[in-house]
Amino acid sequence: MNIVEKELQQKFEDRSAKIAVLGMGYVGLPLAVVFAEAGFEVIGIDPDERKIKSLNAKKSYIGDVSTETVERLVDAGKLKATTDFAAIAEADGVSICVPTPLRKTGDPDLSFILNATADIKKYLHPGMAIVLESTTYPGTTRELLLEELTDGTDLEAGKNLFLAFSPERVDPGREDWTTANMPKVLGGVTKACGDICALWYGQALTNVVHVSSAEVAEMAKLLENTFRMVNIGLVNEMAIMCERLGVDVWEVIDAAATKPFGFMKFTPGPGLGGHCIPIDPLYLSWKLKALNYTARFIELASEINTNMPRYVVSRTQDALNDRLGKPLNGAKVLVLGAAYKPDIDDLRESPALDVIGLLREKKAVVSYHDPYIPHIAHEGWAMDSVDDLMATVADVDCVVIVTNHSSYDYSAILEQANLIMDTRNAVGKMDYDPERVEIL
Ligand code: SAJ
Repeated sequence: MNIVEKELQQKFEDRSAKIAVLGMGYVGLPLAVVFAEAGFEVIGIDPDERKIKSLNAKKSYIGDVSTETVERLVDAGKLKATTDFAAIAEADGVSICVPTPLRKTGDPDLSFILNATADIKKYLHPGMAIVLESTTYPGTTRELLLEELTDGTDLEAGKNLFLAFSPERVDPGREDWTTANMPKVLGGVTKACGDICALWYGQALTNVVHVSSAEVAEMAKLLENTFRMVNIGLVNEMAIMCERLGVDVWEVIDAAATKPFGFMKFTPGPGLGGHCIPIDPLYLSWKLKALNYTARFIELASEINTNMPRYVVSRTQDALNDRLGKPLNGAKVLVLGAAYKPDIDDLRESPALDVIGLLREKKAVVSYHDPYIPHIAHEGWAMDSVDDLMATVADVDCVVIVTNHSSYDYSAILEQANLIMDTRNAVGKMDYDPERVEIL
């Protein structure tokens, strides 16, 4: 072990190392807090002034981090925040927690990672450890970050620069598994990189799963989320097949789920929302395409999941036609629930957006309600959540349950609605008139 590595190791061991976290969102802020709670001095860096102002005013803006925690850590001098990337110059450890979305073309948008890397390069010094947390394709850490950071310098990974990948596993709102106690996979671009970054993270996180390379860590995250995406695609296709067969897919799934081993329950729905599951697997299929390989499971599951909003609208059209003798054109339709999953206010990639767009295309008179989302503006249309939910339920021709928030009174909705298209089996286990309820 050379002197640079020894000194850095010592700083992590005695927690005198200074930590910078780039990107103070739902991943970065909780991570910054966990490092600060462990005794490190942490500086959160983000271009969004509102976030930085809030933190320096000792206020949290992330549900998983209390304002009291921020206040305590800021008062203790353990947590600071700035928009100035020059603060990286003082850091011994840098965690990159920036978004990795898709472009409109469906290709990965690596601009946030590339910008963060360029910012780090400006202030890079020997003896720095850098961990990328943003979900990305296998090879990003080595091919993009290592190349960019060492190009034109005398820095060498594992000697005076220590680079690793450790995928975030934040599930906003979850209290049982948090940033502090979540098993955290981490792999370095060299063994020494992995060792020193695992030491650093192990000072703050209870369970660092140290794997042999950055690529293994990158791929593990993609397997986790591809596993979900493919299995959700499977049950969505089961729903389509069961409808053709006249079999209740929800009862089928519940029956299969009685198997005490070798089965994991997933449920059909109106599509795949969120900022992880519909997106992360496409980073993998995109990378494999560049290697002349087609990731067929991912492409097929993505096709099925992406088509679910259209399938829901077609089932709604048939229900209006068969049950009420009404065309979708001109029918009043209320979309109930817009967030991408129940009991949260996150609209990202929500299938509700596609369902509303398709209903509008078919000239239905569309309204929506969501207790967490007062207003939606999307692809040229904008709407407010209806004020009087039950009056609207009674007034419209059909209620499409897209997101089954637990706050809804489903008995009252069953009573008042003329027709319900239930995409979440929200009312399936209640007493309902099969003439007025269609379940996915
Ligand atoms: N969905 C279904 N059927 C299912 C499960 C989900 O249609 O059986 C839909 C949801 O409605 C949503 C989308 O898929 O639109 C994604 O749902 P999700 O439960 O996977 O929730 P996410 O996107 O919040 O996933 C996160 C992930 N966490 C991280 O990436 C760190 C995921 O790995 C977690 O397993 C998941 O939370 C969780 O378990 O809550």
